[in-house]
Amino acid sequence: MKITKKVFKEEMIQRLKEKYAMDISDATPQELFHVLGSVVKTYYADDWVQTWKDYLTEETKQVYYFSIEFLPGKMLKSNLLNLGILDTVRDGLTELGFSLDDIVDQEKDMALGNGGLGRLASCFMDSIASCGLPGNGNGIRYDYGLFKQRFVDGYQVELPDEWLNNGNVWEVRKESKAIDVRFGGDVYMMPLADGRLKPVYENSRLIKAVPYDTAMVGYQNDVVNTLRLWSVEIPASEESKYRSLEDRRELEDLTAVLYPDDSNERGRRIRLLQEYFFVSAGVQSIVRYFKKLNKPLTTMSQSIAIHINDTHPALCVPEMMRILLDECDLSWEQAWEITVKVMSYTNHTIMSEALEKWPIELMQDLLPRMYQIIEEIDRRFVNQYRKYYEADLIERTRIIRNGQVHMANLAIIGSHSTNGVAKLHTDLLKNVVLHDFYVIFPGRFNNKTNGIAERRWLQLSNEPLAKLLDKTIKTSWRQKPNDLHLLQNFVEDDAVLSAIEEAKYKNKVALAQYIKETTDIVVSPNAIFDVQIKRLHAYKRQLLNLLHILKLYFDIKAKPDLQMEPRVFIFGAKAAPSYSYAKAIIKTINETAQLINNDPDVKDRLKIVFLENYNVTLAERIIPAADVSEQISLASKEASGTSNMKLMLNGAVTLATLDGANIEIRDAVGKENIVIFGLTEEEVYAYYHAQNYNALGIYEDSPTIQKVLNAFIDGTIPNIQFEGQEIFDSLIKYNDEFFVLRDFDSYCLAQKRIEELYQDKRRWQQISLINIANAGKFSADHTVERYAEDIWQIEPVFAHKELTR
Ligand code: GLG
Repeated sequence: MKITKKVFKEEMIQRLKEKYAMDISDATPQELFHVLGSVVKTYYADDWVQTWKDYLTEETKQVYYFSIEFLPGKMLKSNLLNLGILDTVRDGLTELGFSLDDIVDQEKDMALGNGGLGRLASCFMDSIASCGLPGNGNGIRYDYGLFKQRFVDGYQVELPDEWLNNGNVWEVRKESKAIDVRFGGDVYMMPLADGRLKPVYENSRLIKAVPYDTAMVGYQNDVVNTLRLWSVEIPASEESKYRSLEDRRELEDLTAVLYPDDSNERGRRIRLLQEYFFVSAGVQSIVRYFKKLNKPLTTMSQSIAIHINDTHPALCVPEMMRILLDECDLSWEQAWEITVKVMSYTNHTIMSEALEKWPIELMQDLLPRMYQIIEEIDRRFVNQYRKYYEADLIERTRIIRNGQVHMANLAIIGSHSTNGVAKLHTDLLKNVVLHDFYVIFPGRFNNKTNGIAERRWLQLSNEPLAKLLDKTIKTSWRQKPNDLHLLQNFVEDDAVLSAIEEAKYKNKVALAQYIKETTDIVVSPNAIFDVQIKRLHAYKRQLLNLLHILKLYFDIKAKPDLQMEPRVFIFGAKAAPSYSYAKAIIKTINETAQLINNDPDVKDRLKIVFLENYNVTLAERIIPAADVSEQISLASKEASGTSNMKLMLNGAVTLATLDGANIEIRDAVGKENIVIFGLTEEEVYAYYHAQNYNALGIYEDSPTIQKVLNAFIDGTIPNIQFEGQEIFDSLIKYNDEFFVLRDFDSYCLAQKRIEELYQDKRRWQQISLINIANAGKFSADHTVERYAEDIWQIEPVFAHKELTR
């Protein structure tokens, strides 16, 4: 798209006048943001309409990515970059007397997700469009996103995220595409004259699902896909049923808030309704679209792929069956064949408490027709496979058992593909967690290692490095992330090596300034910036990081003139509001920060900075400034991780266990260019089998560990009487579920190694360069291309255009 600076400036002036009846010189940043947003929208409007028309007229096969979370962050800059007008707009605004960055600050971070899973969905949206793949997102438009985190006396406090307060420029409400969704009441099957059965509903309720569409602009390729988020309303026909305000509110609350639990879902009514709401609206609208194509339903999988992102949208399976059976009059066999061919599923965790299950009564009560269909799927599954497998295996894999509906089982049985998100994770699924299913359906299992959108995580967030790359290896890496490899040729080039260091330094100065402004803590950009940013979870072991910091602190106290490389330990993490252990760790880190940051003996050798409200925007500030990337989960527990990829892309050195995608990062950079420590997955499982882990024994044998752990309960760390005891007990009384103590020594040695490497400046620069050069492999562009080929069987539109040209 060719937009000149002159045209852009005129449009800004004109639209501002129209919208706010004022001269541009009088506009506030907020007003400028809204006008700029609407101008940018006009730049992609034609392509958005055209992309959609092309899909329809060319009958392109499309994928619909169903996810209960999307975490796009801010969209202004990303849209400008992808439209190829970032510099034009920036310069135009400067000439008008404004700074783009001030305007960007006005945008609310769209945070309709908790963490990795939601952010992955958004990286995929960006990559799908940028690779020219025909794909759309389908989710929920929550009125409130993930809570805002504040610290009060070191405790996490949650505030509502009112992201829609000033409206949302990017969305388009499509009232005419609304869909009715039915729930509750009773259902029975009435025989028709021709012998078929029709469901009859009594006392059920209808709610209206209204879609809000947001453009997913591809990277300089004229492709604009759609993220469709559904919001609940009461249909006019049902108004009379809602007598009281409370009645209404209960319904309107359906899409009010995102559940803030990262991986431990607790079965709640509203959550199940949310799941059905966006699934039913989405699947109904897909079938409505497919019918426009006038093709036999039995060919649906040639036009449509539906992806089930984690189990939350697993009701896609019975909902598609319902539509095909009840509304399209297909036989069970026909409907089932179509459904399985259309659906595919990704598993994101092996933590058993996160495997979703719903009580039968709840499902029957809220979604009676869904339950009937699930029962029939379950009955047929048992019937079909009990001939071939032992009864126990069938019992373990069936969908309904022990009074509960097992959503992962439903997703696996009802789809043609199940994938894990890193090699190790997929192996664990095949061999351990989902082994029974692997026995029955070996061909359905495959791996798709996660990836990240390098446009946001390097081009936008790290301009100093991006510019340096352009200068050093030219600009092809911006289109083809694998071309970052070209940087490898400069591994002995002193000028390039120091330029990388300078770019990092610049980013560290900027972060240090942000830290000063937000926390009043002064940190030196010459210190090692050691970063752990992710949700707060016991298995991610922020606690291990803290124990090591305390060890360093006691080393300094014991030897006041101890020589060490100054370090700033930076944390960013939200804890689920109901996860009291995670909150205890936040409190303890904050109190330890008070202790260490204010102890004159420490003399700036150690600083702890826990930044509030970790979100996409904050990640964009921290990641470019990181020297060390902490990826220290207990081996086997982190399915993949994606901050590990973002940090390596920005030249941080990874300090990691052999968990999730860390293993593939090690393979990509070579073992000399990463620091690995800790138990392996096999060793962890060996402890499980032998049941001989003994945390108390480790404590008793190690004076260092004793000193560090006693600090939690003897008043050394102030103000944590309750939390300190809880953490101490988790390790000693409850035998340290995540082997923190077992990995402690090995972690301390690894940290020593980090320090030695850092002191060898050139070596450090080289490692940093090698990490950047090998990060292209983890581009989400490659990941979605593999999904497209192996699972969805969709093709880039360019390929199609080339052929038809
Ligand atoms: C999960 C996992 C992460 C994974 C992410 C995306 O815990 O390891 O990287 O999904 O696949 N619940 C999550 O965030």
